[in-house]
Amino acid sequence: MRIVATLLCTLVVFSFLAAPGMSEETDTTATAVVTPDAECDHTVRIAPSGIKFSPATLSVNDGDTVCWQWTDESMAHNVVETAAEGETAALDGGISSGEAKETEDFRVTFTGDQDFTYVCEPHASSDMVGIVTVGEGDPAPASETGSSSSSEDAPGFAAPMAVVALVAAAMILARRE
Ligand SMILES: [Cu+2]
Repeated sequence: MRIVATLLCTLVVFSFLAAPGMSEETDTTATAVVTPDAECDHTVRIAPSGIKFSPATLSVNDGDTVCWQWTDESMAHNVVETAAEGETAALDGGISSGEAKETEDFRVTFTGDQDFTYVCEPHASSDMVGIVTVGEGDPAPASETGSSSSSEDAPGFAAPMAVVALVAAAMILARRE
């Protein structure tokens, strides 16, 4: 009986190790927050043409603040988040500097790897867009779905296997004694 008890303990430990909560995946949520008082790590201005962001492509570190700043421009501009690169429609619930202005100081702090794509709404048809890549950028969609489905499958398969192994071992040991 002592051996069976030991095996039962082993099974309990095994099921804890196989539990989905023990997955090593770190699921950090990427955020972009408007922070009017933050210090600027990077500044995006209006290009001399007056109708492009400069720089339009920017790579920053996790936790950096990007400031969109211009003063007395001939035309009014804004910064509005879009769903993805190449799109010029505003993202529902996305970040926005509000109405287009000739003078602007808009600051956003980024936490977590992500691609922040944005457009200047009055000049969307002129392709006045930009992208801020934070850290490694957006994770690849393929690895996202692949890892989540495999981590769900593993525990459901491992637990019955452990029970079968336990029963088999107990039967062999019972015959010997
Ligand atoms: Cu503009």
